Amino acid sequence: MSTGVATEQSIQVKPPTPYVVVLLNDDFTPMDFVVNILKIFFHKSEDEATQIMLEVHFKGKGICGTYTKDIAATKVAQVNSYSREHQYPLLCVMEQA
Ligand code: TYC
Repeated sequence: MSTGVATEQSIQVKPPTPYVVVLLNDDFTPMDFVVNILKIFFHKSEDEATQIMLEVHFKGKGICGTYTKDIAATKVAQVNSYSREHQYPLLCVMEQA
């Protein structure tokens, strides 16, 4: 039976686990294609995109951004399918941050 008295509730809200979306280097994908990927899918400026692309080119991998699991998975799928459509082997993966 209701008492008519509002009961205080404590709701625990945890921040979502962050995931990084990472681009991997390869010897075949053109540099300007990678820069365009970073501009189109990660909203980077020309300068930021060029810096990230060069980081990947010289160090083997580079971070495109940090997202929730679902958004990171969507970005990975979009980038990999766009690269395959253009017949490039560019690989995009996600890692728990
Ligand atoms: N290494 C490539 C080249 O010399 C460029 C490149 C950069 C490829 C970043 C993939 O994720 C990448 N054309």
